[in-house]
Amino acid sequence: MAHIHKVNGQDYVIEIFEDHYLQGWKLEKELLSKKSKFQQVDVVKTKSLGNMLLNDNLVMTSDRDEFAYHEMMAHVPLFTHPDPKNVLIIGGGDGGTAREVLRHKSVASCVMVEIDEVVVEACKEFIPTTSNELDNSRLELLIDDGVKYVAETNRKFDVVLVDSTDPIGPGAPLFGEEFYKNVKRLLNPKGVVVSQAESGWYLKENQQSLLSVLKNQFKNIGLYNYSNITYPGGLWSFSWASDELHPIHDFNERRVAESGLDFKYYNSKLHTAAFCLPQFYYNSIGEYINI
Ligand code: AG3
Repeated sequence: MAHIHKVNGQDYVIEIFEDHYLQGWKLEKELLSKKSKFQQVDVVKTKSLGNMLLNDNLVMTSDRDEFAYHEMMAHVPLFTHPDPKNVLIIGGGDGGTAREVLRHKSVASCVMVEIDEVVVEACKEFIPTTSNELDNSRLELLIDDGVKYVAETNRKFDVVLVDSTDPIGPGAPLFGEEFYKNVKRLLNPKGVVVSQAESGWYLKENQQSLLSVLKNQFKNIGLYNYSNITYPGGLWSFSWASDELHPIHDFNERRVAESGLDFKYYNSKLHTAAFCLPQFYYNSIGEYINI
């Protein structure tokens, strides 16, 4: 069951984050509530944000603002890499990241490894906004453990996207050293890994530990921000890690215009601007990043 809280006789679906912060949205209808092998999975219809997916009562995505996360996760690396052909997504069961990746014509194959089939099925049924490309023939969807996949596969990738939950439950190992050693092994020399990197307001320790893990494996390390309305604090981040490519110096904004793609959040100005961080970020993570 999702956490539902009554205020003034009205039902709100709520997220309680790290035991100190509560946010909520007016509930119209509970659409699905299922306990999977890995987590509690809920889909609800809200008054202001459309359908919303929650894993273990934490908001993962909503119809209204999913584009911000998915465009920024996919297009920053895919427009920096000169010719991204093979992409790996770890997690991302709602399908939003895959949808954006597949808009790039250069991408011949996208492998997505999601541990929880219940999430995929829930989104296919109730969140078509994000899941509508999950049957694309260039997508290979594996229901499997991403940690195990990166340890065992011999395939090579140009871009790896780690579209995870918070570092609790099934998402926890996706923030660790072992995982990134393997990601490094399966990246081509011009490869990039971009990961969901939490909130600089609320979770700076998580950012510090993720970036220090990345710094042990890769040469170019950065963090970029974007804003959405569903995650605690509103300002959220992605990490960048690569050996050869630099997300600003190797970014050719002509490629964005020539792609003919239109966006709701991403654009070529924001691509570089997103790496400029508020000073409190530099104070907290400055020692780990060099972009
Ligand atoms: N991944 C979840 C990001 C973290 C959200 N945290 C929270 N609500 N406490 C999103 C998956 C989108 N494809």
